[in-house]
Amino acid sequence: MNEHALILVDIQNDFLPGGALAVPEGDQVIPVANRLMDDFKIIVATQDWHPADHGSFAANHPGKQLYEVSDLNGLPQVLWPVHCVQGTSGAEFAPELEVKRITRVFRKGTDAGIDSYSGLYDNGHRRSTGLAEWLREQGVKRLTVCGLATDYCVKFTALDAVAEGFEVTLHLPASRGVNLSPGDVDAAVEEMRSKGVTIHG
Ligand code: VGL
Ligand code: ZN
Repeated sequence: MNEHALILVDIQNDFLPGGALAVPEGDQVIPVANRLMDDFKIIVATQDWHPADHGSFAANHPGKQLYEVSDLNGLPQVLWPVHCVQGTSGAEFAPELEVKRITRVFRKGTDAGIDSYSGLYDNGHRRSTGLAEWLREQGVKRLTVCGLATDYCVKFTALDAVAEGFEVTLHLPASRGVNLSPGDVDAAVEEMRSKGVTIHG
């Protein structure tokens, strides 16, 4: 078997315009993702799923500024607005996303002490979410990755997947990035390309 799976990264309310950590044009990925699902039998969604005391939230570090790079248990950590808290509407998938078609959901960022941008591993590569193992059990060799945000969770998901031996394509029309600094998305795309990700423009 040589299955090709679709990975929908973090298409959640808090990453849409009006959300707690809004990605510019984040809502524009939804119709593209819905259409993309027609081409896949195996569709995985990742879901950023933080406890309220998560260490990536600036609000949990009195005196620190939003978006500053701090240290979280030995790893560099951007301090984000409170987002995707377990059980809140912000953590739910976008209502227009056709979630009934999703084969399996993998949640990440559940450990307060470490962030998890990638859908496969936490940022310290200490613990697997089980996604890579599950994909192999399904006979998956190729992945198309898309969603939010291109310069964070999409990038680290794609790079971890390449490192795990999957053949990975980034679907740009179904992805949008944060661009905390101008050029971050372009740099992320270049890094993915240089590390073996095929870029579908
Ligand atoms: C993400 C920042 C914090 C993402 C998640 O989905 O790209 N970015 N948590
Ligand atoms: Zn997060």
